[in-house]
Amino acid sequence: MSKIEEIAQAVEGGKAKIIGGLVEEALAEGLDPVKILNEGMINTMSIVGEKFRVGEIFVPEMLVAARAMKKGVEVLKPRLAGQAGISVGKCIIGTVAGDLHDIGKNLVGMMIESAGFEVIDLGVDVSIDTFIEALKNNPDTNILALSALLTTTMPAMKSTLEAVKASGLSGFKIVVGGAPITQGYANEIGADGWAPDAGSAAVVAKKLVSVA
Ligand code: B1M
Repeated sequence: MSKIEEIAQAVEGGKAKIIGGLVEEALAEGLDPVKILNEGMINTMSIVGEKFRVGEIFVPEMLVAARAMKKGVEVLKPRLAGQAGISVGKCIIGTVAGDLHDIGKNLVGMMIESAGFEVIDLGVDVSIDTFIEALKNNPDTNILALSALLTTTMPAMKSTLEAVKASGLSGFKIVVGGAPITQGYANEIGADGWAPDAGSAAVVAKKLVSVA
């Protein structure tokens, strides 16, 4: 079995205790950190999601898989995040109200950080008031990044965006993303940018700041 397969198996089986060691071994073998992330972890979470969807596994199994992936990402993080250099701006990121999914949001935050932004991560289940408060406390914010993983929390993304716009606060662009979020939905709710994955979220954020 290849190291990537071992990592995938450890994620799926929720083996949080051994995943760090496996990732270290894979890196020591010279495997590309992005390949480890994509093939060993992200693909596996899709399999986990599919098994959940068809009723083969349940929330506890999804949760332990997510914990194992997080442990693995912690080891990968220094290898994925490049040299930040001079700050290109400030980004406030969070998963919208009602939504507890944070793995994708964390990866997005990490990639935006490695693109040179200072990142303030508000966590998950972030209320509209918390987003607005953070923007008020950080008037130099360039990017507000909103993540949602559930079709049922897409309306919370929309209402967050509407409330932020109605607050009169300005000087930043809003980027949205997450599995159910499409470019069409981003346009519909009036976001400035959308990205399908963490890498492109960083590219979009940088582009929006350079044209701001
Ligand atoms: Co949840 N869950 N979950 N879950 N979960 C999904 C999302 C689901 C698709 C599974 C399924 O049914 N197949 C489904 C949603 C269905 C839908 O809405 N259409 C689902 C459900 C139903 C639920 C619950 C309702 C289950 C229940 O309780 N009955 C519940 C809801 C809880 C809540 O949030 N209120 C729930 C709970 C959980 C756990 C807590 C157990 C756990 C989350 C743990 C955690 O995050 N700390 C969990 C998990 C792990 C998943 C799956 C299996 C994996 C998610 C993940 O981490 N993927 C997921 C199935 C799936 O995605 N295939 C599923 C890996 C991650 C790297 O990808 O998050 O998509 P992702 O992020 C990507 C992109 O989306 C994008 O970039 C990231 C990296 O490239 N992206 C952005 C994300 N944010 C972005 C922001 C951007 C730009 C890009 O700009 C700002």
